[in-house]
Amino acid sequence: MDQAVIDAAIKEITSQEKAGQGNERIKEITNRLMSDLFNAMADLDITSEEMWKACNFLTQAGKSNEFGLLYAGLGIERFIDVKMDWEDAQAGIELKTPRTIEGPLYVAGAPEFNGFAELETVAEPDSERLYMSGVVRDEDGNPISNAKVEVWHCNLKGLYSIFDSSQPAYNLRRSIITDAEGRYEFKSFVPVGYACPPGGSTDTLMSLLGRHGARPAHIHFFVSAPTYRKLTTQINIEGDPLTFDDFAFATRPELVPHITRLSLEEAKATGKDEPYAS
Ligand code: MBD
Ligand code: FE
Repeated sequence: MDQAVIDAAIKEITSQEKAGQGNERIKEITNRLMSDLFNAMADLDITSEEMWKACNFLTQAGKSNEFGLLYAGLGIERFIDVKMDWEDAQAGIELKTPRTIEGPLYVAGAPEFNGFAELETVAEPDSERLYMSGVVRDEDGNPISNAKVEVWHCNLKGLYSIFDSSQPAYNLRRSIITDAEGRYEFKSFVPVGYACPPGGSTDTLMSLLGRHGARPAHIHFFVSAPTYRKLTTQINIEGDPLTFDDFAFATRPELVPHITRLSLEEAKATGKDEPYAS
């Protein structure tokens, strides 16, 4: 198609907009996206059948609440990180702990604890006990007390509480407030990876792209404190075969900490082998 014809079509669909009405930002973004779409439809000769398939696909993805998964799988969240990393680099900012994506499964309002939290509302049977601790520091390496470390991960079925009604609300979701030395610690278990619902919209699209819809085992974090910018990040569980094959593109090599595995004897010596209590 002639570019002039495409441009005239774009002009036609914007012609009904009344100056000074509506929202300028929404107008700008919508019109740009439609312009890019029309150009793609022309360049790739996209048929009416293909467009209706896309329409029905999106309808179904919405019905099954999979837009968040598509957002991750199509790399949109990753691109936002690429953009923020680039902006930080331009400003000479270097994060000591890299950022990575939030994912679609965060829920605000998790129970809050000082210094230490047990993430399990109900004990996960047959799991490998996991302790993680650390210090929240500012850009000069000084500890930040009263920082909030929000942590969430899935159970051994790869499911997240709230989205999975078989778990108590906020199971495996906690907020930990750092102590006077900036320290936080939590007790949980080693989670497993996540897989998009088989046969669902995202899984189907991933297959059509010659991809899979799975994530390696990981734990999510928000780290925030008054007057500081919030960090959104994750860690990966070392040794997961999908560590560098994540459908959501979230793995960063610096975010795969070494896990020290202890025998029961060794664990006993640390005093950290007590059965789950609470
Ligand atoms: C997840 O657990 C997740 O973190 C992302 C990004 C996408 C799907 C499931
Ligand atoms: Fe996740």
